[in-house]
Order: sequence, then C-alpha cells, then structure tokens
Amino acid sequence: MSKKKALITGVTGQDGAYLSQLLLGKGYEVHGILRRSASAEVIDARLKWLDIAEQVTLQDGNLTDISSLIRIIQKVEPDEIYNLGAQSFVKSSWQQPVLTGQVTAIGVSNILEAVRIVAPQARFYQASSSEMYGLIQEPMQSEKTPFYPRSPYAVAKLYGHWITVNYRESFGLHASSGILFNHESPLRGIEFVTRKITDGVARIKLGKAKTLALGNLDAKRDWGHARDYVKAMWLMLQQDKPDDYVVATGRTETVREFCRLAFGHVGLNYEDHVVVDSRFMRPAEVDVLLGDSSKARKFLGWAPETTLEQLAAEMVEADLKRNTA
Ligand code: NDP
Ligand code: GDR
Repeated sequence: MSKKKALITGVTGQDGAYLSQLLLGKGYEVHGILRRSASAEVIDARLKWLDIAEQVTLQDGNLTDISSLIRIIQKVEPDEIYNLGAQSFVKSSWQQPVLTGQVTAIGVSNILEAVRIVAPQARFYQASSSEMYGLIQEPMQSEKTPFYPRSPYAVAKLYGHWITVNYRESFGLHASSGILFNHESPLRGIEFVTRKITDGVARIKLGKAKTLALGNLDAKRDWGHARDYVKAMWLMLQQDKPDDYVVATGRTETVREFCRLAFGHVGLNYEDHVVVDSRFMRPAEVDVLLGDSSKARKFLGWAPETTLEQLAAEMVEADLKRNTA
C-alpha cells in the first residue's frame, strides 16, 4: 500500500513540528508549506530540534496566496491537510489586526477553497482556539459554550472555525475543527508567557539576568503539552465523520502559579525576580479559560499525558541547555 500523504500549513511552528514527528512515526509522507523568509537558516529550527528536518518536504507557499495553495495541493495530492498556519500571537493582533484577519481568517477560506476545487476528498483539520471563548459564558467551556472573542486574533479564529463548519455543511467536506486550549513545549515561541518564563528562569539561574518582566500574573489558563495535543488533531481526521472537539486538560492555573513551578524547579523563589510591567498588559484580557474535553475523551479516546509540573520542568531544562550552549 502506498504511503499516506499529509500537508501541513504552519509546519515551521511549534505544533507543525510535533505533528510532523507524529505523522512520520506513523509512516506518512509529510509535506509542509513554508513561507519564504530572508532568514532561511533559522526557519526550520524546530524541525531540526526534533531531528526530522530532512524528512519533511517543504513547499513554497503562503496562506494569503490562493494560487500557491492550489498549486501545492495539486502537486502533493494529500490525503490529510492540517491548517496550523496563522498569525498566532494574541498581543500582536492589536498591532496588526488587518494582517491577522488576512492570514488567520481569510487564509482559512483560501485553503478551504483550494481543497474544494482541487481535492474535495481530502480530510481537513482547522486549528481553532479556546481564545474564541474570550469573555467566558460558562465556567467550563465545551463545544456547546457560546463564543465571545476578545482580540482581533480571536475574532479571526472564530471566522476560521465557522467557515470550516460551513464548508462541511455546504459541500460535504471531511472538515474538522479542533478547539484547542493553550499547549506549550520547549518549542513554544519565546513571546508566549510560559516560554518567556522558562527562558527567564534559565537566564536568572545561570547569572545572565536578575529580573523577569511580565504582565498580568492573575490570568488563568488551561495548559497542556503540544506533543499530546497533536495526537488529538490526527485522531479527528481518522474518524468516519468530521466534527468539532475541545482539547484541554481540565485544570486551570494562574501565570503566577506557572512562575512558582518554573522558578521552584531550580530552587528559586519567583517573588525575588518577577516584576510587573504594564507594557505586557493587553487592551482586553481573557481572564480565565478552563476546557471540558469530555467529547474528545469519549469519542477519540484522547487524554492528556503530561502534567503541568512535568511540562514546566521539561521547558526549564531545555532552556537551561539552550542558554549554556
Ligand atoms: P506558531 O506561532 O508556533 O506557528 C504558526 C505557523 O504559522 C508558523 O509556521 C508560521 O510560519 C505560519 N504562518 C504565519 N503566517 C503565515 C502565512 N501567511 N502563510 C503560511 N504560514 C504562515 O503557532 P502554534 O504552532 O503554537 O499553533 C498552531 C496553530 O494552532 C495556530 O493556528 C494557532 O493559532 C493555533 N492554536 C495554538 C494554540 C497553542 O496554544 N499553541 C492553541 C489553539 C490554537 P513562520 O515560521 O514563517 O512564522
Ligand atoms: P494566549 O498566550 O494569549 O493565551 O494565546 P500567551 O502565552 O501569550 O498569554 C497567556 C496569558 O499570560 C498573560 N501574560 C503574558 N503573556 C505574554 N505573552 N507575555 C507576558 O509577559 C505576559 N504576562 C502575563 C497574558 O496576558 C495572557 O493572559 C495562546 C496562543 O498560542 C494562541 O495562538 C492560542 O490560540 C491560545 O494560546 C489558546
């Protein structure tokens, strides 16, 4: 039997790297869309970190250029398409709201149109987000909880979510949307709070810095490990019927608690080092998120495998290594 083929947008990002690793391990031929960069030497750093860069075929394209998407899908003929590409940093979405809309919202229309025109039989995954719940309408958020986005990013993701549902209902595409809560790893971008903290811990422990400036320490998030979450993406595309699923741990903690865990891992007290800086506050905050993933647990057989303590420890250890290299 010939190898299954997967096409991943956002392959150079955190989830793209872990998903590539998972699919390669299952025997897939993996292709990823790479947007051209002047800094070509760093663009596949995450794939290199996992030692899989040589096994992923990169295709030159962009979510804002539908012609590139059509051409790539025609060439690759993928069985499964994972749309992970996005302007994914919430804070930047206030600085670049139009770009965020073009990539994170209309980019989904572009790729869905390309799928409908060229490969309507392919299975499609859309990377939706718990940010869509924003100003939460229920204490635990499930697939049935109403949305209330609080940033240009979240508004764009809401469009991506509903256009995916709409293409499933309008054209019968096998299109699923995973509503994933925050997931982190040593490959998390350094601008996101967990990685910023673990990098800060490493630098302070190694004597390279004394303080770490953060924003809202009271924000609460439901944090899991990216390696666990990409498994849920794959499982969604193995189901006979496409559907939407919440993926979360069901535990929520403050940024402050994550600081306590990360600093504590190397025997430091976060209160001695963390300072609050208003530059890192947001125009509108998402105060708390807590996911109810019962549907994914029941129908996909999915469950998180990493605790927050293990996640923080793994991230701090990786940043200690990076900062001594
Ligand atoms: P990253 O920010 O690490 O990766 C984003 C990826 O999108 C990068 O590969 C980036 O490429 C690519 N990209 C950006 N703009 C374009 C464009 N115009 N055309 C093509 N590709 C583009 O995100 P994550 O891996 O953390 O997240 C993956 C997806 O899941 C995103 O859609 C994110 O919004 C969503 N999500 C993430 C969650 C999380 O907690 N991590 C939770 C819920 C949803 P480049 O390397 O060139 O910048
Ligand atoms: P989030 O992640 O906005 O939840 O989006 P981020 O780590 O950026 O923020 C989480 C919470 O921490 C607070 N915070 C800080 N955040 C950052 N980045 N830097 C700081 O210094 C800081 N101090 C406090 C924030 O205010 C916020 O409340 C992530 C992204 O991956 C999205 O793409 C994804 O959709 C959601 O998770 C689910």
